Amino acid sequence: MKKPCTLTTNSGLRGEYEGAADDYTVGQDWHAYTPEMHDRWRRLFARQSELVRTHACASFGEGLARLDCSAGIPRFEDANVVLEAATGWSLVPVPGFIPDATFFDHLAHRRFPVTRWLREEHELDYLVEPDLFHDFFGHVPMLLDPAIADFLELYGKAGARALEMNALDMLARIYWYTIEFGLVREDGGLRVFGAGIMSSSGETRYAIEDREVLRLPFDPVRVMRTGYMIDSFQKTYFVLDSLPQLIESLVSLDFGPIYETWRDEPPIPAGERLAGETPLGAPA
Ligand code: HBI
Ligand code: FE
Repeated sequence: MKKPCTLTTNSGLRGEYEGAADDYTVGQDWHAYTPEMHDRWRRLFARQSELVRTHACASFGEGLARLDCSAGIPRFEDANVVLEAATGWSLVPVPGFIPDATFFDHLAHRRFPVTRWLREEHELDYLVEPDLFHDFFGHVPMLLDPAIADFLELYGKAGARALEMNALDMLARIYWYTIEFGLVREDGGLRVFGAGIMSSSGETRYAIEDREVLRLPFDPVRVMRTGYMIDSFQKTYFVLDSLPQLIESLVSLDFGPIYETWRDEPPIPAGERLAGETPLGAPA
């Protein structure tokens, strides 16, 4: 079986696909983390958890508190005890990005792939690939929310059809604009639930506080048609009225005809507003 290429590394763990199982899982190898890595985790944790109370949705804060991961790099097996009792999810360690079909299959079975290596010291603010801090701190708290837990399983199950229909880009935009960069209205204000935002100190403030950036009400078809930024802050954010709205708006949607209608059209550029769309303002 062909595996993605090994990335250059000095962390010892990063990007090692050799020895991964056919489903790309590896051992976490928790004892291989150095004191420096645990210290880096603590600093990342301290900085981001400071923003949780003021910027994250309630569910994120509650989930994070139940995970008890402030003292150092967490053991996935400990988190799994909490997750399995709450929503039946479990974490599986992976070496990094894994193929789409494999990723979907894990989600369809309520297994969340978590990258086992931690970013280097010079990458504290920014990296393009998922690492342990992004995957664990950003994603795992929301796996404890029943609405997000159910949505992610649905997303995993939708993957095969999107791949068959050549519409992966469209489905992936749903994940991007919700699970990674989603906002939700809470108590009359805007709150973050997306992992890509919550694991970035700059974007957490920007997504909530910036006065100019385009924020649109969540609409599944609009989201599937919208391109996104991979190496800068987003130019469009989509806002849910509530977390359950995510699965409610998708569970009865027939993706096939939507893919057929839009998959060969150029995406709406990030940051572009269509005629008749009313953006949501930043909180006063
Ligand atoms: N692999 N480890 C990892 N993490 C991801 O977020 C991920 C992936 N493989 C594929 C993928 N995401 C996306 O392309 C799908 O959501 C479409
Ligand atoms: Fe992610």
